[in-house]
Amino acid sequence: MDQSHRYVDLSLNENTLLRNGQHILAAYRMTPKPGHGYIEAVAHFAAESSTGTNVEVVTTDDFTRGVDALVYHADEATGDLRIAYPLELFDRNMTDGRMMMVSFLTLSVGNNQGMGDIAHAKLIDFHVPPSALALFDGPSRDISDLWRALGRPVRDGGFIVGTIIKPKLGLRPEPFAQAAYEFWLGGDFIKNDEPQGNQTFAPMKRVIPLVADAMRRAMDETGQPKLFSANITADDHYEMCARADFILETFGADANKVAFLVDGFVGGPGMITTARRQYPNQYLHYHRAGHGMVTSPSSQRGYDAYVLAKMARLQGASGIHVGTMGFGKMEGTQDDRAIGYIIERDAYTGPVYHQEWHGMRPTTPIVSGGMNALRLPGFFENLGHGNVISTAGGGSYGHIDSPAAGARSLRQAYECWQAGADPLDWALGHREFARAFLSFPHDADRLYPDWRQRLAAVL
Ligand code: CAP
Ligand code: MG
Repeated sequence: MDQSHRYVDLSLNENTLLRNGQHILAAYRMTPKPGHGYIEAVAHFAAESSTGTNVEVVTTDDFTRGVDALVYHADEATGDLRIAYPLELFDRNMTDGRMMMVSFLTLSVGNNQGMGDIAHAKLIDFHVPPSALALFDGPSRDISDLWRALGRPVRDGGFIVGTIIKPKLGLRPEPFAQAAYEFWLGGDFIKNDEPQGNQTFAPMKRVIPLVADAMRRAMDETGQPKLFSANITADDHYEMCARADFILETFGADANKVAFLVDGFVGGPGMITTARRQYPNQYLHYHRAGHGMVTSPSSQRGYDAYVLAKMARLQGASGIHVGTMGFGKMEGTQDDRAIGYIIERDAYTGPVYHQEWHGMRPTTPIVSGGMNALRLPGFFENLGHGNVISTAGGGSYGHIDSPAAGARSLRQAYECWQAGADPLDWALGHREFARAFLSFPHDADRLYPDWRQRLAAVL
């Protein structure tokens, strides 16, 4: 059925829609299935994403038609499909009138992700007008709070050297805490790995006290503050809160050095909002494990990693993993800088829309996935700054000298980039950085082919 008379209005002007601020605009790459007319398909796409279905219903009235999502741009050759969603469509909290991410998702990438006449559609950007921005929580804590806890300047406080307790699973409480202690002797920040929680071989009630003690001993020994990002992910809201409450009570006076980690992609918006609203004093660390099922360039459905990061900031993530921009082990390219820029800046022009954040706190780019000291200089050069958290698991616990040496090698890599130095020259005067070449020889051979000759004197 052709519903284009109702759901398509190509006379609408995008700049006028942006200026009026009464819609969330969404840009997709969409391809209809063969045998379906293009304009009919885009109209049906908008119908199913807002007020309609596959047939007209007699209960529709003029008000209904007034809140239809409208296709305002459609290019069959490029698949560029843009839809204006009236703000009235979005669900609002009964408790405080604010907007909710689940409603944006269920409309923008809900039914339209499995329709019989659509081959695939992927959300690649969206624009939120000021009136809607004001209705999302946004972050309550950001990297400035971590720099403050670390005793650094709260602006441009610089690189936060982090790791993930590895192995990913399989450490019992004592070796787990020992691994944390050994890294903290050189590094700033430790996170649980995304699946680490309350496994029977490492119950939180035993692990967390040992980790808190390890952090205190490392702070005493180094004279430097340390940070821990504790995983509170759980299906049940009350379980999440029980974990969070236990962690805060256990860390006690050091609770300001504790972030909460939430596996936000697999957990969903509710889990992020539980952490954001129940524990607004804690830095909210959004781990995105699983995102690749929709964000991967190999996926033609769902939404891009850029969109995921933007949604995370709206929801109140203090930091979110942004990938390694082609320098680590996960999928990505150097252009993924945009994923960092859209969440850390107060304004940025993405693939389709320019977004002003109107003072919403920034979300920290968290860089993780196969990173080590050898890969970091190129990463920082590409991103253009070091005001990020990097969590290098293998890059710390794989250093041949110690986890602390691994941490120091990561910091030395940052200092090398800051100095604009040649990494091999830098390695001559920085032992842990030099020993990273021996620790990760495959990377060394690939990135610095003449490293063996150049570093022979120090290795
Ligand atoms: C990295 C990591 C991260 C993923 C996350 C892992 O460990 O802890 O969870 O990289 O990917 O489990 O693989 P390594 P992303 O440092 O040892 O590689 O940040 O892209 O979401
Ligand atoms: Mg992990």
